[in-house]
Amino acid sequence: IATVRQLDQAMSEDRIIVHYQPIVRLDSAEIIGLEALARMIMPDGSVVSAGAFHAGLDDPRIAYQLTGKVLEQVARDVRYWLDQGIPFQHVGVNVTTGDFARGDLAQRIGTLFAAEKVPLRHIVLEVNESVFMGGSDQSVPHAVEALRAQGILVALDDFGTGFASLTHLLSFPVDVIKIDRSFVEKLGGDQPSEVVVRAILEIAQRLDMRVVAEGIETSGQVAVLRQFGCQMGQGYLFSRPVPATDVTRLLRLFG
Ligand code: G
Ligand code: G
Ligand code: MN
Ligand code: NA
Repeated sequence: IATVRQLDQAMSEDRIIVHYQPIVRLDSAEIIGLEALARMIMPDGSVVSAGAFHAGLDDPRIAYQLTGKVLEQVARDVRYWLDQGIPFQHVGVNVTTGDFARGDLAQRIGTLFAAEKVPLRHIVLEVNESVFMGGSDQSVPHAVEALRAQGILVALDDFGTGFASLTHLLSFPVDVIKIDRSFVEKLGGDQPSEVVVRAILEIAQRLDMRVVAEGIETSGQVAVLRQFGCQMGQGYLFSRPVPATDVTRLLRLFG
């Protein structure tokens, strides 16, 4: 587990990079989007996943700074793909509580994307379900509402694990719901998970939200998801998160 100090140092020494995991259409495996995932390069050259420094993101200052690094890099990569004429729609960027603290998230995204002349329609902010709910504090849902009003798409990440209730989604709609991988991994025999996945798809359809199933590892899971009417997914079956240069090749082949 990396320390906050290591993360801080990596940020000041520009040792943060972004890997991307493709999001595909489940009927054709065509790549329709990407999720950006931060990686830290250690002084010895090894690459550390966000899972190892996730705790550091509880510090609002660190989270804020990391998001700046990720957004900058994402804007540059998207600009490159657009310039190359590479088919490409959306890239998801994960944000957390600390990103909402200063109330300038929309402005930051606007500035960074404008610098690379990347239209805002190419970004999807991924907000974890529990961050989105924020307990009795409704500041995040209100901020999300404001972001959407400016044309930024929002996905509710890890859906089904927190307490985002149907009534809450009615008051604060999002564009995309991402079904948490804990449900996807149990598909194919596990009744409770199937009930949850079907319910999420039903809710999304009625509320006119799109659904992405996360953590797909087997073709059996794809078959069940398609049978339930789920159209999009991501997971190791299709691709692990990979560096931008590999994404360029994948998008040329399967975009
Ligand atoms: O792929 P990975 O093991 O790195 O992701 C682990 C966790 O870290 C996931 O919950 C993911 O959402 C989160 N994460 C990855 N990249 C970022 C990032 O750039 N910002 C934030 N806030 N979280 C991230
Ligand atoms: O919290 P979030 O949903 O953003 O987390 C994304 C995390 O899921 C990253 O750590 C990513 O590497 C991981 N991930 C992506 N696809 C798969 C998969 O098929 N199986 C598993 N076990 N993890 C996955
Ligand atoms: Mn995510
Ligand atoms: Na996710």
